[in-house]
This record gives sequence, C-alpha cells and structure tokens, in this order.
Amino acid sequence: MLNVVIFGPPGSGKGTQSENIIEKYNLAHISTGDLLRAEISGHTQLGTIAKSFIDKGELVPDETIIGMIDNKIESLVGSKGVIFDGFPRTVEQAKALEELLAEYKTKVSVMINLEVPKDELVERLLERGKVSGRSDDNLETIEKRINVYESQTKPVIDFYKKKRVYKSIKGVGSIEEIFGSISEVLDSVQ
Ligand code: B4P
Repeated sequence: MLNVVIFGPPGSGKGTQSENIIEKYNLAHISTGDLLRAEISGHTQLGTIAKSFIDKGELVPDETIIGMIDNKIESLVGSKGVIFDGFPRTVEQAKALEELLAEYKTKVSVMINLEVPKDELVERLLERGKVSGRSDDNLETIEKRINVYESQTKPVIDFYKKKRVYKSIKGVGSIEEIFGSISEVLDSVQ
C-alpha cells in the first residue's frame, strides 16, 4: 500500500493537494478535519465535543481522534493506499497510526511536509473565511491554530524524520507547481 501523510500548518494546502493526489494516484482519503465537520453538521455527540475545541482553534483530544480513525481504517484495507490529511497532528496520534497500520501489516510510506510562511497562511485562511463559513477562519482563531501547530504538531516532523520517510516541499506557488513537486516525491516512493 502507498500510505501518505500530508502534513503542514493550517492553510498550507493539505486539503487542496489531497484532492489532486487522490485523483492521480487513486488512493483512499481520510481527512480528520472533514470527518469532524461532518460530525458537527450531523449534531452527533462527537460533533458537539469537537466543535468546542475547533471554535477555539484547539486540537480535538487525541483519544477522540484516534477512535475516529480506528473506526474508519478497516474499510480502507484492500485499497491501493491511503492519504492521511490533517492526521497525525500530535506525536501521540503518530504512534497510534503506526500501531493501527501494523495490525494490517502496513506502514506510512512517506510524510510530505508543505512549508509555507506564516504571513501567507494567515492571508489564505482569511481569504477562505470570506466564503467558507468556517467558525475557525477568523484572525484570532487562525493565530491560535498556528501557535498550536508550532507547539503540539511540529514535533511530529522529528517522529517521521527518525523513520526516514520525511520529505519537505515548498508549499508556495501555484497549486499545479506544488502538485508537480508532490508527484515527484510520490513517484519516487511507489
Ligand atoms: P483541517 O480541516 O485539517 O484544516 P486546515 O489545517 O485549516 O486546512 P488545510 O491545510 O487542509 O488547508 P487547505 O488546503 O484547505 O482542520 C481544522 C480543525 O479541525 C483543526 O484546527 C483542529 O481543531 C481540528 N482537527 C483536525 N484534525 C485534527 C487532528 N488530527 N487532531 C486534533 N484536531 C484536529 O487550504 C487553505 C486555503 O488556502 C484554501 O482556501 C485554499 O484554496 C488555499 N490554497 C491552497 N493552496 C494554495 C496555493 N498554492 N496558493 C494559494 N492559495 C492556496
């Protein structure tokens, strides 16, 4: 299986590039952000918990996220591979993913880190906020999300560096240019 973790700060283009990757490489897609937003719009218990964290720009607790992935992963076994978008976001989540994949005798093939400067992130998310209706796309929450990324999510980079599956890509430029760099990486690990 080709298992890809697409990684980067909020607004770095994880969701945008995932769509391109799925189409070209025919992979299954797990976006924890999308799963959480679906729970919120379905007014489920999980959605109520998730909303209280997302609205503040905080991470949803690891146990909630890991349980959600655990429920989903079984249905993906047998696919060509999976793109993990927005997950893992903590070292604890990265360890849990490793254990879950090991149960199916597979592992993360590559982790792609989209590098984008803070100013550009803020600009993109404010722009998206004008049309997305997302409660977390406002300046105060965006600043909080970027700080949470720096303190809680960035350490995941070292986890994958140690596993020797880490690749960094410049996430600035046109969507097509960035996807070109991602394709080079994916073609080299296939
Ligand atoms: P996510 O839904 O994962 O949101 P994100 O980080 O904001 O988005 P992404 O990087 O995918 O940006 P996109 O491509 O859309 O998470 C939302 C929240 O859910 C988190 O803050 C957290 O609270 C919670 N959550 C999710 N997963 C979790 C987990 N594992 N653990 C705990 N909590 C979790 O791009 C953004 C904008 O930029 C778009 O408008 C796009 O059009 C634009 N853009 C993209 N590429 C561009 C380019 N090259 N040039 C110009 N603009 C570009």
